[in-house]
Amino acid sequence: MTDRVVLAAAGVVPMSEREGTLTRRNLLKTAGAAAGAAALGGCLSGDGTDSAPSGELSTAFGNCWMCSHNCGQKAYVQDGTVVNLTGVDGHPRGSAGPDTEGTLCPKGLAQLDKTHDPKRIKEPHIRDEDGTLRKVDWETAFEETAKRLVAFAEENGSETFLDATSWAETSIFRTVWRDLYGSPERISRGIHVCAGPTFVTGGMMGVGSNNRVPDYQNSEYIIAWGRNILNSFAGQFEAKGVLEAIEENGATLVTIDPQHTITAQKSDEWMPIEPRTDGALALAMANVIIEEELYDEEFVENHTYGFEAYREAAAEMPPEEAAEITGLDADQIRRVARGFAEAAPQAGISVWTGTAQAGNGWKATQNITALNGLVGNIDRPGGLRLWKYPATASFGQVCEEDYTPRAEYKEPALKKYDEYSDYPVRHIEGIAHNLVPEMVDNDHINGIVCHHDDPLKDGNADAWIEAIEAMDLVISIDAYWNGVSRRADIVLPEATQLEKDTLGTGNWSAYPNHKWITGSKAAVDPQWNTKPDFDILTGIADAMAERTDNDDWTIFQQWDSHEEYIDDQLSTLDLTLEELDSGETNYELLEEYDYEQYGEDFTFRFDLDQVSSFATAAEEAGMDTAPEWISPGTYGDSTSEEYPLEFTDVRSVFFSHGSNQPHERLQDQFAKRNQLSEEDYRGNYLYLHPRDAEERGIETGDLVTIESKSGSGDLMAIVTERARPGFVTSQYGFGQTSAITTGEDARERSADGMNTMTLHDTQMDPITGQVDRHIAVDVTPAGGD
Ligand SMILES: Nc1nc2c(c(=O)[nH]1)N[C@H]1C(S)=C(S)[C@@H](COP(=O)(O)OP(=O)(O)OC[C@H]3O[C@@H](n4cnc5c(=O)[nH]c(N)nc54)[C@H](O)[C@@H]3O)O[C@H]1N2
Ligand SMILES: Nc1nc2c(c(=O)[nH]1)N[C@H]1C(S)=C(S)[C@@H](COP(=O)(O)OP(=O)(O)OC[C@H]3O[C@@H](n4cnc5c(=O)[nH]c(N)nc54)[C@H](O)[C@@H]3O)O[C@H]1N2
Ligand code: SF4
Ligand SMILES: [Mo]
Repeated sequence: MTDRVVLAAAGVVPMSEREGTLTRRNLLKTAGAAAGAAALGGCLSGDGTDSAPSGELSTAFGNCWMCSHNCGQKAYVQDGTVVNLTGVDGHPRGSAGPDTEGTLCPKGLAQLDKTHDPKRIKEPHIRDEDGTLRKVDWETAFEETAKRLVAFAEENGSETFLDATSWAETSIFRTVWRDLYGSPERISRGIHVCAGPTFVTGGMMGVGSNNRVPDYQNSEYIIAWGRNILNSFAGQFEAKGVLEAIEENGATLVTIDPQHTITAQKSDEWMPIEPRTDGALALAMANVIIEEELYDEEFVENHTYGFEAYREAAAEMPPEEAAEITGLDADQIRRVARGFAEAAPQAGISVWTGTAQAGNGWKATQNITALNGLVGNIDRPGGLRLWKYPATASFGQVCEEDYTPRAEYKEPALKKYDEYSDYPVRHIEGIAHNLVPEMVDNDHINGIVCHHDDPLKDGNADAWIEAIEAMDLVISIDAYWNGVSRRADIVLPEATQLEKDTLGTGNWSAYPNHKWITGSKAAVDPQWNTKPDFDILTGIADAMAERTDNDDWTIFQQWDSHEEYIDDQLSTLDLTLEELDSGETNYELLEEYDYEQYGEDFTFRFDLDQVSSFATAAEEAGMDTAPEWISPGTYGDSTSEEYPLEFTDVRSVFFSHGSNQPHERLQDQFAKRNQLSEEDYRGNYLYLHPRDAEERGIETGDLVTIESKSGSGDLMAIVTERARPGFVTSQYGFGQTSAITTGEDARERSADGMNTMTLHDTQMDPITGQVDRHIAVDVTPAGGD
């Protein structure tokens, strides 16, 4: 096996191999080099001309929003053009803590490309009755939006309008679509398409979604469970925290992942688990820890509920049985269980998407999260930290105008209508991504606003495309011509992150004992004829006020600018955006908080029988309320003779979901990293093991067809031993519906690569409705039989 294949398969950050050690210095050097590369990237000014900027160089702050984690940015601006981007030293999300260098990951650096990308949507557009999409000015765009929203409410009812607002999840958006327009239907990125089981089980078990990121820096034993931290947060706070723990505490790093990822390569233990069998491994670890009395009896006794049921489930899963199920070695299971329990409470597990995006992801996450309660690492240094946010003022607190929330008593359709009685998710969530097409068929959803959101890449893609086409009103507030904006009735081009004021309130960071806040004013003006989201939303509200004569729509007029609204939010902290944005850095460390602040009454729940919504959903789904082993395929796909391979999609270090694929510099870097830049192909790659490739006569660089029972597509193959036999992966966010555009007219699309979710239909976690992305497939040479 060659290095190139190894690196390609892992989508690796170009760090030096840790023959044992990867140093933070290397990681920072890598990020620095990437910054230089970004500076060489496209420097087009907002009017589309490409003259080199020559004026005075100034700096401005930003908060990276490429993956919504707010890493601090310093933008170097010349003639209104961002010419370079770096991190902010000491930033809670972009550094390793006080006095350390701030950096940006490769996709964060790409915010520079995005700001001046000529492929962006440059003008508002409205679709005429004859079907043509025509450019309009903002006044017309707002008036038309209001007109069509009013007509839609009259014809269909505003409750059939779906709010698909993604990253930009500020209270203003919810106020507009839920409170003022009156729609109870909303897809939340976090729960429905990112990692529902992680967010929701954590909440029900008593730790919130803090099971995602432990207190790395103080840890002695870290488990990256279905997480590729050194890739998904390359060079940023999580990666730095892990590396610091290794360097300074001699921490052990364990990665549990079917693929030999960059994180696995840097780990002391790699557990190459059979996909979707994590629930069995977690129970077997509990089996060892309980049997060998390595658990925290005092914590279990005083702060947990449901231990007996947990003990019984664990007793049924000895390591030997788990070894059969997971394909792992029983000795390794014992070793890791002991290592974790012995290091506890300075032992932390991180779970997020890898185990959650599966039909049995709920139980996997419940069983994994339970291990924290067992060893009593809750809110102890190095363990599962109960991270806290600073208390900024909510919309309700700062809004001085009265209004009547219109969706307050409206039940979402999933809960209201019998058609959905087969879906247990209705007891927990009002909606599920995969079910939207069915709801459109049933006339329960007739319109949508997609804001910084591309539902066509998230799951059940073919049905979603049809659903978007069938809807009476599609509003796209987006920066790119993606599958939704190309099909929309109203296209409102949003200014991207460096062109607008931002406020970030964070929890987990490089400061385990501080609440913190970060903010920045726009580094450059909105490019072309675009507007920041705040101005778009308030523009729609003003137009609605005029058209409907309903004063509720005037409530935003109390703020003259987004900055004023941000200042009101900051009033509880006695801060202003100006104060955050001026000075050496753009963050403030706020109140310090200690460990173990949960109080005597704190209860960690192993068994969730007391959570009535879950108990009802679980019963309907045929699931227990306590930890248990649920095998793959119980909910979701099983491989078969026809579809003998298991597929799931993964991230590339260069791309944030479906957001920045249009950037040619990144497309080239991505192809280069995969050693295939000579090919005339800039799509996603399919990684498969030599055994599976040989059986099918496939070699690296071949175009192949991947097919499931629901759909198929073509993409380029990479044969690698880093892939697990029988398990094939590819990056998502590419293909026909993506924002990749070519040609003169940015609305054209590239043919390279595929939308991996055309392979998918409705499989999901029955409890949260999280898309289950493990799909039974076969792969054949493209154009073959
Ligand atoms: N470059 C890049 N970085 C990102 C993002 C991005 O789009 N691009 N998105 C950001 C967002 S929103 C999120 S939520 C985070 C997510 O960050 P992570 O949770 O770290 O996500 P991934 O890097 O996708 O790692 C998931 C891993 O799970 C593995 N996996 C798949 N199936 C299974 C299984 O059944 N069991 C186990 N144990 N492992 C499995 C995959 O092989 C993969 O390596 O990343 C953030 N960072
Ligand atoms: N197949 C598959 N799908 C997934 C995942 C997966 O693993 N596999 N992971 C899921 C996860 S973890 C998450 S969190 C979600 C996130 O998914 P989304 O919330 O949909 O985020 P993106 O795909 O990054 O962005 C969607 C669209 O935003 C547009 N856009 C880019 N920049 C801007 C901007 O500045 N302003 C506006 N208004 N629009 C902009 C682009 O056109 C892009 O198509 O994706 C999920 N989808
Ligand atoms: S991790 Fe990377 S993409 Fe995400 S906010 Fe930080 S710099 Fe931006
Ligand atoms: Mo996510």
